[in-house]
Amino acid sequence: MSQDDLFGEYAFGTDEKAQLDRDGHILFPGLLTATAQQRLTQSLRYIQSLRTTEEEDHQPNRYSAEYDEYLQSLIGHPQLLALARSILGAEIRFDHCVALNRPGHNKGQQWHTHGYGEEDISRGLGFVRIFFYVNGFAIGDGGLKTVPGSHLYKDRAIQAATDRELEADWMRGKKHPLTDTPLAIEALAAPPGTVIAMWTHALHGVSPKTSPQTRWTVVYAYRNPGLPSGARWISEGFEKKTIPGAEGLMSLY
Ligand SMILES: O=C(O)CCC(=O)C(=O)O
Ligand SMILES: [Fe+2]
Repeated sequence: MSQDDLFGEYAFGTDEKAQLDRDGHILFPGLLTATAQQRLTQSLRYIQSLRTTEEEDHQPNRYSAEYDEYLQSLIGHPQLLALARSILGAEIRFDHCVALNRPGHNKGQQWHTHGYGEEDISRGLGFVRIFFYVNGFAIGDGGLKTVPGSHLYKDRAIQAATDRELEADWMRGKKHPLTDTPLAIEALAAPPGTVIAMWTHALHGVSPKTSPQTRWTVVYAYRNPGLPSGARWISEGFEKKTIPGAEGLMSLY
């Protein structure tokens, strides 16, 4: 293993792809190498130090790779691109790199979905978010929650304030389109170094932080080119920058 490795060994074959397509997400526990975890923590601490407000759209948070060289270098990292391509196929673009650090008092995030152009299946477009949960999370402590199968509804506007509200409202009576079982909330647990890949329409929320430690997290998003993209936070100058490994991946189309 080289110092520059991002991931350890993992399998992403037809079974894992089928799991991602069935559930809407797939978790790779402890996939980030020890060195990558250290470097990511350092970079994310730096991004956090630039914060002057708790607003999600604070610039260093949304444009994280533009503020830190290591985060920038990962956009074109061969192991990250290989994972993105094994999900999306060869023709991809970088979409965004957003820090998702959550300090001890963080309120978490309500249930929501995102969308790109997958509703129109004739276009064959995909959009995947690859989360690095650098120091992981425990269930109910800044932990990611999902509803397996929800992505298959391709609804980019689902919202709910609480689990109960979600179950009583959008989820009510709905079944998993592939397995025909009732939709259910799944609270995930992630040991340090966990990577989670998630299709863009997967319904997800984050529980409030209960422990005082900051959760260090960053997400890298890639997509098939073809449509404008709402969350594409890339400044004009950054789009023109030559990032080794990311040549041709920075443009919209
Ligand atoms: O903080 C998280 O774990 C996920 C945040 C989120 O909803 C997102 O990045 O889309
Ligand atoms: Fe989200």
